[in-house]
Parts: sequence; C-alpha cells; structure tokens
Amino acid sequence: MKAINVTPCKHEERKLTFPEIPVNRYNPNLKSELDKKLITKDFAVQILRAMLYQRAFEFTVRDLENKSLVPVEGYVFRGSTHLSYGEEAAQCGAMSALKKTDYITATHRSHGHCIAKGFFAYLEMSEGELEAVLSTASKNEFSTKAYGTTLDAVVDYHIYRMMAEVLGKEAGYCRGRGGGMHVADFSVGNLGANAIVGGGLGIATGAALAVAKKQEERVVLCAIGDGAMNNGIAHEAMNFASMAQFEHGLPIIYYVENNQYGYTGQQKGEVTGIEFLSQRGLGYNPQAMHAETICGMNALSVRESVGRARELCLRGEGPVLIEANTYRYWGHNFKDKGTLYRTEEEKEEWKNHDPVEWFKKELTECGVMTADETEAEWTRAYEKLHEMTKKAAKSKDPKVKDIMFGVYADTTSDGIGEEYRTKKLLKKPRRIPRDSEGKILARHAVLEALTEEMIRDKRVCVWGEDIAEQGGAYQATLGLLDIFGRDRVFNTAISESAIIGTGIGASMVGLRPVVELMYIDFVLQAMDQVGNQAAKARFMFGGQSTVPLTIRATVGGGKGYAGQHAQSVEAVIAHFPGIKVVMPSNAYDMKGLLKTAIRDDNPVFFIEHQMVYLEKAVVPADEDYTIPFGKARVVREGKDVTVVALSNMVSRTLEAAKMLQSEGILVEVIDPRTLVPLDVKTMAESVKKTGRAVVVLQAYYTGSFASHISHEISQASFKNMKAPVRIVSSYDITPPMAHPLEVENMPSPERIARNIREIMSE
Ligand SMILES: Cc1ncc(C[n+]2csc(CCOP(=O)(O)OP(=O)(O)O)c2C)c(N)n1
Ligand SMILES: [Mg+2]
Repeated sequence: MKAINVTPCKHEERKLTFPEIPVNRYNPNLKSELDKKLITKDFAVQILRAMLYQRAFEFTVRDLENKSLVPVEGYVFRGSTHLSYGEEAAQCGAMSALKKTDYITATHRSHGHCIAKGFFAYLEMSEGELEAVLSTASKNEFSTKAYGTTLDAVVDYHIYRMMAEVLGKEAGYCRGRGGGMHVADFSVGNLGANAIVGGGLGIATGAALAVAKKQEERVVLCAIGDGAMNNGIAHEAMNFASMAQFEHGLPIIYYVENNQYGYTGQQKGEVTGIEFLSQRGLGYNPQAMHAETICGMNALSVRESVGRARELCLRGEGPVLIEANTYRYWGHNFKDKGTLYRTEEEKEEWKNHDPVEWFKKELTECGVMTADETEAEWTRAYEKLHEMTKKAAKSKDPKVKDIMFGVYADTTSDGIGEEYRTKKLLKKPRRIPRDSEGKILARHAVLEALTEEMIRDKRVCVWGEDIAEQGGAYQATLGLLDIFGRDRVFNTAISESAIIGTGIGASMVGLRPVVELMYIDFVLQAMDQVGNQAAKARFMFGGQSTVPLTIRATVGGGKGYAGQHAQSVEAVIAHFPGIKVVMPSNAYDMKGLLKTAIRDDNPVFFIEHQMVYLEKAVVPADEDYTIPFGKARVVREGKDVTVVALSNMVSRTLEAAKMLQSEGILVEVIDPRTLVPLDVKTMAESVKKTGRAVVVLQAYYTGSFASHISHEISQASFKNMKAPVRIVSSYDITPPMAHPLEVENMPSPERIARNIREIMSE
C-alpha cells in the first residue's frame, strides 16, 4: 500500500503561487568572466574555435548545395540539411559546459552539437583516449605523426567523419546510413540527432533515468527546438522526469534552442500563447524545473546557465528547463529562403547581435587574441572544412552488399556473469504454485519470467501504468514491487510515448527495461517511439547503439470492450525493420519467449493476448529455460491442410481441427511464435506436404500480417499448392461491442472449420 495520503478539499480556500522565472539573469562579458576566473584565456579561445568550426561547417554545406564547392568531379548534393548559422553560441556554449561523459540528444539542426560535443570532450581526454579515437582511422591519414599533436589529428578526424556522414560515406559517424539529420557519436556521449521533431525527448529522459538508477556522475542534455516544445512527447517526457516518486530528480537538462520559428510557425504571438517557453516549467514541479530564459547569442551566458543546471542535476535536483533565445539567419532548409514570414529588419537586428562576431570582439578587447588572429582562425577553419569535405567526398561509399548492416544486433545477454545478479531481494519470491497437473496460467508465466530475469540481471527494470502495487491491469507484474522495490518497479503516468521513449533511452545506456502497455491499442499514441526511434536507432546510427528493450502489450478481444480495446495491431509494428515481434499462444511459450526477449539486444515487442493469459500449461520452473526466436512450433500434425494460427487463434484452430478430424480432414496446426523473425521454412515444409494453407488471426483483414505469411508461403511452396492461401481474420470493421456482432467478427472454431472445408474442396 502506498503511504501517499490524498484528502478531500474540505472547501479550504487557497491561492497557488509559483516560483519566479528569471529572464536574462546573467549577462556576462569575457572580461568579467576572466576577472572572476570563471574561464581561462585558453578555454575562451577554444570556444571561439568550436564556433568557427560550426560556422565553417554550415558555410561549407551551403557551398556544396550552391555548387561553389564541387569536392569531386560529378558531385551531386543529396539529402536535406538544416543549417544553424546564427545559433552557434546556443549550441557551442551548452556543449562547453558539459563533460565528456555527459550524454546529449540533438535535433535535425545538429551539426553544431555534434562538432562541439566532440570538440570539448577531446579537450578533456588523455593522450591514450585520443589515440583510441583515432584507432578507426586509416593509419596514414589521421595520426599524431602527420599532425604534430594527437588532439589536432582527432579534431580533423571528427570534422571529416561528420562531413562524411552528411555525404553518406562509409567513413561517416553512422557509416552513411543516417546522413546529416541523424548524426550520432556515441564515443563522446552523443546519443543522436533526430529528424522527428521532439524525437529525442523520450530517449534523453530515459538515458537520465538510467544514469540516476546507476548513480553515475553525469547528466543528459536534451537539445530541442521551440517547435518541439509543442509536441506531445515534450509534455510526457517533462512530466516523466518530474515525477515526485523519484527520490533524486532526473539529471536532465531540457535545453530549448528557441530560434523563434518552427519551420515558419512563430513561437511568440502565433503558435503558442506564451512569451517565454521557460514558463512551461511551472506546470511540472514546485521548482518550476528551475526554468529560466537566457540569451542564446552569448556563449558565456549559455555556458554559465548550463553549467549551473548541470550542478543542480548532479545534486539530484533535476530536471532543469532552459530556454536560450537565438536566431537562424538562413531559411529553415535550402528550399526555404526565409523571406515569406519574417522581415529583413528583424533578421538584421539579430545579426547585430551575432554570437561569433561578438565573441571575437570580446577576445580582442580582452587582449586574448588580435583581430588578425581571429580572422586567421576563421580562414583556417573554413579552409579546413573544404579540405575535409574534399577528402570525405573521395572516400568510399558504403558497400551495397552491406545494405543490411546494423538492422539487428546479433548479441544477447545470455552469457552474463554473476556481477549482474541481484544481490539483495526485499522479499523472497513466491514460487508460483503448479496445479495437480503441474500447470500454471499464462499470466503467471509472465510473472515467473520477469521475476527470474530481474534476479538474474539487475539491469532489468519494469515500468508502465499501474504495474507496481496493482501488478498491471492483468496482474502480470503483481508482487514484483515487493521483491525488487520501487527503484526497479514503478508506476508511470498515462504517457505511452514516454513509457516507450524512456525505455529506448535507458536501454541505449545500459539498462534492460521491460515496459508495459496496458492495451496494444494504445501503442498508436506512441508509434513514433516504436517505428521511428526503437526500430531505427541501430541501423540509422550505423550500428553504434543497441536497444535491449522489451515492450509488453496486452491484446483484448472477446470481452465486449469494443473499438479501442480489442484490436490486434501486430502488423503495424512488424512493418518496421529493426524490431522483433513475438506473439505467444500459451503459457509454456509465454515464459520461454519472454525470457528470450529480455535477453535479446534488440527491441522486442511482446504481445500477450488476454485470452491466452487464462490458459494453463506445464511451464518449466528453470531459470535457464528459454525458447529461441524464429522457430515455429508444429502444434498438431496432419496431412491435409496447414493452418498457421497466431496467438489466441491457436486454441480456436485446435478446436476446429478436432471437429474436422471426425470428417476425415487431418489438419496440421503451426504456431509461428514470432512474427519477426518469421520461420518461413517450417510453414513452407508443411505446405509442401499438405498442399493447402490457411492463416488465422484476430486482426483486421486488410493489411494484416496474414497477408505477409500468405505471400511467403506462396513464394516458397507454390509448385506444391492445390489452392490459393486463405486468410481467416476479423472483418474490416472496428471491433463492435454487441455480443452477437463481436462473436461474428472474431474468427470462431466454426468459421475456421468452414474455411478449411472450403479449401479442401478447391
Ligand atoms: C514530427 C515532425 N513534424 C514535422 C516535421 C517537419 N519539420 C522539420 S523541422 C520542423 C521545424 C521544427 O522547429 P523547431 O523545433 O523550432 O526546430 P528548428 O527547425 O527551428 O531548429 C518541422 C516542422 C518533422 N520533421 N517532424
Ligand atoms: Mg525553432
């Protein structure tokens, strides 16, 4: 029972007050920072260098697009690039306040983040660490010998790899799979740019959750645009990070680079009702997320604010929300000239506060550099960018034969050692009692799998709606809280995107989360997390990341819950390469497959039918009992017709098979168990023998996974087939409530039998 007491209002009048939100609290210049010894001259020079590299990068991409730079003969500019000329201080200042071990997530406009995160991380690295960065470079190109210092070689290699990614080259950070909008550099904690507006919010929050759980000394900075602040996941993620149940606030800085526009939609006066996005902090916790608005054109104010936020996070007082006001001088992308929705005067006014020019002036006024020296730095950076671009353009393309590289990890946590074992249990787990035939319910099989895996590997944590005290809507997690405590088993808000998004981020940095969706219908609120984030991260980031995340979801149907609680949308999920999909049909498989899912280093979507929950089977109590993915089970042998049935349809098909036996029709029933990977071989071999195939599932007819199975069977066994494959599914209607309609809609043993009879006569 929770100790949190909620009482009725008792009609006591109250007025709520809110913390003040500072705007431009600290506006330093270089002299004051030097005087106060808050920065060294050397470091100030490095900030300028990083900003110049950023700006030179932007200019060089522009040069490529307008063909003033043709890096190799026949070069054609490809892809979409969003430049952030004008936003250098907002990006660089923030990165300069982070440590090499800190994580970031970034946006589509993120060359600057990537350059600066690497740049400042290298400044902190030992010679050995720098050498390690160079270990992937070809020997003669980037070496201490060729450059004089390892640091110089590493910085050039960094720029080269970034540009190579923009050009889609194998040498790129993501081996050319991601391109400019998806650059990630895990070696310095850059967990990736995201071309989905708001795409990084869940991931960053999950990474912060993992950092907090592992009690690491680092923070996460989630860079987002003003536009992303209006995306649904922004609310879900910030609320998740602010949940009062966390004893230590999550170490995350939501860092909003407010460049005043989305694409063209203007934050102030148009697409929001507020002047400052920092005001949003008021909605999340009593500290208003320590929110503030700062000048994002001043690298030093940014550095100070992010540095302070970092300290708060390390003290367990996160999350923090920072809005940095900045401006992009060019259009949103190359198609947009930036002239239709803003005035020249506005642009000029911002240009008068140019972050690079201002900082150059500061350096010269403080006598750190001469004007000639700052100019020379710019020329050097710009020339360097052109040089690295030409080199990158000449480098190798990814090999076409490697097109599948990185879709799936081929590793598991099977062989992990004792060090991962949970040493202390708060309560001894209750052995799930077997009935007189040695059987248990499938939902208890889920619980047994989770309990064993959580003991076996302390990185396995469980979160979702109502999964703690209540054990979830179907009690599949009941009791885990008592055994493992709230640190590893906790309730979340009703935030499907954040539940999955945080699972992704946490899994990228070392946890092995198992998150729960109460009903699979709700995944439609979170499909970006499934299809664009979990499934894609590994491939898109060139194999840098693994996402060992299990998403469990229940399926309804047959209980009168109707339209939005009775759908079977597995096809929607299986459509995305990069995520495995599992649909157990019985208690025995439920346990063995779930354990495999948790140990798999890929995202796995694990679909538990509520009707299957109530079925019993003999289930091994052995911790090492797992079932491999991609191995279908021949549930019943027969020679006349093959029926492939998914999930709850296996038992219905077995009933149909029993009916038909007396009519002399011998049905072979196959349960694929996993849709991705799919065991086509077992199905095809069966159809070669029987010559006929029926696929049975609960989903809608159009676009169901049965169509795919049917296609695979036809491809593999056409020569031996006596009839086309039949599909028995629900109708193309929203699941109805009325009992007779619902019964008619879902494939029944009678309807399955009827279809089998019909195919037998074809
Ligand atoms: C979910 C989503 N919606 C729309 C887009 C198209 N789009 C790309 S960037 C962008 C503007 C984003 O604005 P903001 O978050 O302020 O970032 P900025 O581009 O200003 O850096 C839009 C609408 C997208 N990529 N993703
Ligand atoms: Mg914007």
